[in-house]
Amino acid sequence: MASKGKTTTTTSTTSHAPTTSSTGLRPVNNSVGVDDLVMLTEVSENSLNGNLQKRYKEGLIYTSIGPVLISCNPYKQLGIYGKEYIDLYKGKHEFEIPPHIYSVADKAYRALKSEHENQCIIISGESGAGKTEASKYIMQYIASITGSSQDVERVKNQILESNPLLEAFGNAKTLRNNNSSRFGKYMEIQFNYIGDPEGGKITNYLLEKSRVVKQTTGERNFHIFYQLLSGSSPEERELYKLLPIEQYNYLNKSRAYTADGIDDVAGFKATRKAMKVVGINEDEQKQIFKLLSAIMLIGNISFNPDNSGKTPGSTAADRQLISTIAALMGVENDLLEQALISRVITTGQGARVSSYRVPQSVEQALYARDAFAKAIYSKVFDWLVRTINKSIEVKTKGKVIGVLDIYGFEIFENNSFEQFCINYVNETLQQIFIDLTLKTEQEEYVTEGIKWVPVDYVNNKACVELIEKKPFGILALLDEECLFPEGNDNSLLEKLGKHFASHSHYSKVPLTSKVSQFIINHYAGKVHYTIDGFLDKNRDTLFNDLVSLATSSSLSLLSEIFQYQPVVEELDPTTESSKAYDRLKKSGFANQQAKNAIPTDKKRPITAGFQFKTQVTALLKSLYSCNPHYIRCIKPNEVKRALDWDSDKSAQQVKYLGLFENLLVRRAGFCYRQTYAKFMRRYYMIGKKTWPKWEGGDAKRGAELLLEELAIPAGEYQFGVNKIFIRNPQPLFQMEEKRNQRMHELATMIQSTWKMFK
Ligand code: AOV
Ligand code: MG
Repeated sequence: MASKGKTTTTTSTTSHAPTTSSTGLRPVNNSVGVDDLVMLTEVSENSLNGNLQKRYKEGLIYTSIGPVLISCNPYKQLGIYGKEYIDLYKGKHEFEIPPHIYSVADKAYRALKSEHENQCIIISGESGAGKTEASKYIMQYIASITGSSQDVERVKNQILESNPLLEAFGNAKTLRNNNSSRFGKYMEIQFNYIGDPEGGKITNYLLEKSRVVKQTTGERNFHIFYQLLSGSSPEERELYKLLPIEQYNYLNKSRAYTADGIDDVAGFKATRKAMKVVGINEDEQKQIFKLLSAIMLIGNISFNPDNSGKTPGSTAADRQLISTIAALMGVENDLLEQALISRVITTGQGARVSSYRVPQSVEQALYARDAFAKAIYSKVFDWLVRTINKSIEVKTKGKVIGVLDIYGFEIFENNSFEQFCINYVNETLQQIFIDLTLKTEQEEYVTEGIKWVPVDYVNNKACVELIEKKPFGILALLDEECLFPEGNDNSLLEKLGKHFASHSHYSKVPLTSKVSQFIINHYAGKVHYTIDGFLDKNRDTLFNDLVSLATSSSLSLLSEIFQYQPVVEELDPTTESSKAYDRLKKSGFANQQAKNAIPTDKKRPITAGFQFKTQVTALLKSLYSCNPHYIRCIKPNEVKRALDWDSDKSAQQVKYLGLFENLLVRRAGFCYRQTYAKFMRRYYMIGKKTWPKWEGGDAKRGAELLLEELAIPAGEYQFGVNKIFIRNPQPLFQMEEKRNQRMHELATMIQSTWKMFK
């Protein structure tokens, strides 16, 4: 929720109490079903689903498939995130302890420190499945287990406080989720050499800005508007010229002013506190609130037709309203009206340039009005992200943990360009999952020469290509249609129908139906997209008149955000670690320059779809260059009811997330694999023949000697070309325990030697 951000420490009877056995290993009372699906006695989709359900009913929302964590939304505070849980999971290996989000966070953190490699945690699942909550718990965990010097505390605080701030501006109540993320977020935390956070960076993806001017019935605008209206003092109401909520056209059409579980007054307090923490001063805050108020009032501007000239024009119906808005925005009344009701058109070249003013019809003026409101809002949002980034910026490059929390796959009754973009990025994430978990894992067995049975899986590559392939993917055709002056939604629909007549992921909708739609068969289900508005939203036109008006504002914030030019950052694959480079190369991103994606043809305007695709490509590149961890979120019922398991709905998600195939691949395989060198670096100290020193060279031979000495049954491991594969975790427990003992002995030895010399 917008105002939530703290862990709860209430204990619940259904939660698994964090008791460890005397060996310090796996807790004994976590006996409902199996906590790693790899241990299922019967391997079938039914038993997988049954196991998840059984655990969920007992409040055990986490289950793993090897390294992949499945998280089922409990819709209830379970009391499993308090300090005692953080202490329990700190520094523990996942095979020592029941699955938990903290275990994933800890594993990523340990890997960052021991392997010196960038890590990313990819959280996926449909809308309302629990991704955003998961990402917050990860951040909190990392903040709790790391150092507490003043600088580190400041950075941690800023990172944590960025959450309520961006949620206030970027989340909203939808029919699927009362706190639905309407933007994508990739948060990277950078660590210094001792493993403490020293800064970070947020990358945001396409905000659903159409929500500013219109929402489906039952949904709300972004939280911040309700926060401002319900949390402001009487003086502030006067200062910002706030009206009663029912009087705003941008808020009163969807018939939802409140959202269950969301406290707008408390939210506003949290937002202000967060602003302060990330360094947004009082004056900037005021400017932001003035702009928010102006945006809401802009929605109330109406126009009268003016037929006095040659072309049909318009005038603003309420001059007083215009002057209130102009005052809030720090611009001239007349200029504001002019910019809405007319457009300056420039023709000719060089000395022959001439420009003239063209009146706009009422319809065109309304369009310009909405475009302006959306532009101001989304630019304020981008400014917030930049400001947070400035506060947590580090000049030096270090290793990072990235946490990806985007808008989940969604199907509504009416799906438009926004859902198309949202579902497209989810489709690409599914592709990464398949690529790295199913495909790569199987390929590794082949390259390492390990015996196993191949597993078939549904690959969604064709669907990703349908959307993004050049020159004839949907996005490319959409851009092309936007270039034709006479191009329109229906001409696009016709083209799509022709191009993809025989595509397995595309279907036409018979023209006899009332709305013009096309269907994409996504990995997570068939979605009917209504074509209306696709071209318009993709062109995303904002006339220059409005841009120059805004840049002329005496409000420094407004003029700044309209002058800002985004910089496209590049990831240089050659500076990545060899493992990362390998993944990049396999993914095909290594030799592809992001620059190629920018149209060289200057005349071609940068469309919303194009920008989004460029961002998604950059995101995939970042993800492929990290060591990935996965959290797969499941939404167990449609009605947000606590611990209620809708078998059909859940089974469907298990299916499309590919969890069963994931299990099969994992079962065919081994719970542990590591290069011989790294394996020896960790365990050489527990073998008689390998201690005190295992002279490099043949690490494989060392591993052979070790396993022989530990009398591990032959079926439990296989020697690959470069790596050792261990089937079950038990031998690892044994080795870890021996290692701990050994470390303890060594420490005692060093201490007593030290005393002798003192
Ligand atoms: P989402 O991020 O996956 O949806 P959220 O993380 O916002 O979903 O979760 C939706 C709601 O489910 C939250 O507001 C909580 O009420 C509840 N919830 C989720 N996870 C937990 C948990 N671990 N414990 C208790 N309650 C939880 V979207 O952003 O719509 O794709 O786009
Ligand atoms: Mg979310």
